[in-house]
Amino acid sequence: MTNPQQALILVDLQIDFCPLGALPVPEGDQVVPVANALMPHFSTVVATQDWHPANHGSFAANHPWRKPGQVIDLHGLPQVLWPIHCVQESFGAEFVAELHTDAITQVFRKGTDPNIDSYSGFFDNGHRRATGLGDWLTARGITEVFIMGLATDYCVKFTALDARQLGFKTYLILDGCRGVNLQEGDTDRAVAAMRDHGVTVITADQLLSNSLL
Ligand code: VGL
Ligand code: ZN
Repeated sequence: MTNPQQALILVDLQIDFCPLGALPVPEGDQVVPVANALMPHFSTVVATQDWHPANHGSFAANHPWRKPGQVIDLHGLPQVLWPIHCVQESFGAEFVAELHTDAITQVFRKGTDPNIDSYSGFFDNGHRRATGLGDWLTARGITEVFIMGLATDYCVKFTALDARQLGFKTYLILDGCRGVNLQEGDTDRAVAAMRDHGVTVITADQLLSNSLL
């Protein structure tokens, strides 16, 4: 049985975030089997897709003399610069081939505005514009969200923090996530920050074996 008030949110399970991709997350591909195992246990499965235009301001290549990993001011917000990744319609922006995409109820794309990045699946990094995910979940009667995907220290973290802020009971599926770790310890600090903000950290096995569902 599935609980109609619960949704699974799969964050950015895209080719560019896997080990052979443009912005590789170490072991990023290893979370795909976790997603596939969990999807049948949810009546609502949302997937986010990082979906940048080629002129996106988060790409180091769009700023003369800048390199990935550097931080700039992008229209008033600090912005980590990244390699070119998840360009709209490109191969690297596609979902990982092994992901069972038939089980996805709805896809939300983010990062489409060249002037601002969007780590969260709910809002851009300045909380200026919503993607529609929050209203969509609420309209379906969803009150609890289970979040996993890539990367723990960026898009997963900000998706989970926004989910909490919007009032959803929020679970992080720890073994369904991997981090970038630009700085050693970033992933651990991200998990701690989520916990501090009321996110419940669980494992996929806990989810499947006990009474959460
Ligand atoms: C992400 C960096 C840039 C992510 C997306 O999915 O975590 N990280 N764009
Ligand atoms: Zn991105």
